[in-house]
Amino acid sequence: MSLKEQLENLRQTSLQEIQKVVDLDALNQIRVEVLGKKGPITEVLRGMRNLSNEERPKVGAFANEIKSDLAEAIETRKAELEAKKAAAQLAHETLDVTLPGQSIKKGTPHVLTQVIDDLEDLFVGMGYQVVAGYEVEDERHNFEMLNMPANHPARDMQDTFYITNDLLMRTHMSPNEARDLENHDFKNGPIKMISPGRVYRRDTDDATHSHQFYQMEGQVIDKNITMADLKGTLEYTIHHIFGEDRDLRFRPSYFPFTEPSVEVDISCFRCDGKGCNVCKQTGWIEVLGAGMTHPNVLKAGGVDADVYGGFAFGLGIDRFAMLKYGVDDIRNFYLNDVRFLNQFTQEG
Ligand code: FA5
Repeated sequence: MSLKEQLENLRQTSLQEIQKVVDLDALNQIRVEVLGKKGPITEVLRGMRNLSNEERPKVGAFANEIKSDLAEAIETRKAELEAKKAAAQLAHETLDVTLPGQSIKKGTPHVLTQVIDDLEDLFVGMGYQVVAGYEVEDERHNFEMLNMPANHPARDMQDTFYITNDLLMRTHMSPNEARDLENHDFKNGPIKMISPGRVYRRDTDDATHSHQFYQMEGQVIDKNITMADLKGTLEYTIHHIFGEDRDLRFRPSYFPFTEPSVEVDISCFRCDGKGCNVCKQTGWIEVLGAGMTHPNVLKAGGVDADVYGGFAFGLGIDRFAMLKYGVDDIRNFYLNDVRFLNQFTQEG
């Protein structure tokens, strides 16, 4: 076979291979094999030294023509394969924006936090400020400034966890009243504050008592505040949380820091007032203590008790949550059992 025929054969077989190849790596392999220095064209051209002077340039030109034909065929095929690959990738990555999304399970605030948030919204809407305090308190703010000097029997009403002689885990949120009185300047207007937080007592745990629970304190101090303001505020709050139909009663009571003092009870959610083990057969559950701020408390806070007066209340957040949602054991709030907590998942 002449050199020319060999070259023509090479062109035909290489073109067929180039057309058949389906991936870019294999195509590159063909390029190296066919056009490379060790490839068949170079091999055929080596035989050119045996040709006559007249034929050599012709065969050389023919060989170059074949080389550029094959190079072109390889480039064309490469462009085709690249386009195919890009199309396949695009098809694979196509996003159907009409498909429904995967819903992500979100966490939800603890049910006690939900009750606190609800109360904060209500009171902020009435112009109250939310005040924070200290879980570790000193005796002065927890007792003394609240008209409970050392050895006052009322200290026994709230069995206390002491840290040192002077420091303790706060037993109620009322110390924040004392702190607010101390720091307030009436030039800036009256005191209207609430203060939700965690408190600690050496109470024995049962269905309605916990040794750590949540309270929210509220205090209003201004000129001409009366018991009617207190009653209206508490009725409004309780009806907001429990609905207009819930029965409530104000019962005379005693707190050293208020005079007169009341406790507020709500009809039992379990027995509707008939008497059961949740309400200890009384039909009522106590949810808050309140009263008109004692002049000694105002004086201890540096406030002129002849000019200013007001009311204060302290409500049990846990008891509110129990009554609102029909939870019959306060300990459920602290067990972190997700089956219990999931019942209070908020939408949205
Ligand atoms: C007080 O703690 C007063 N500081 C409240 C107060 C503030 C009165 C301002 C007057 C003026 P008491 O000890 O009654 O009061 O507690 C208030 C509320 O906390 C109770 O009505 C009850 O709802 C809740 N509470 C009391 N002890 C517990 C307990 N061991 N577990 C759960 N909730 C409790």
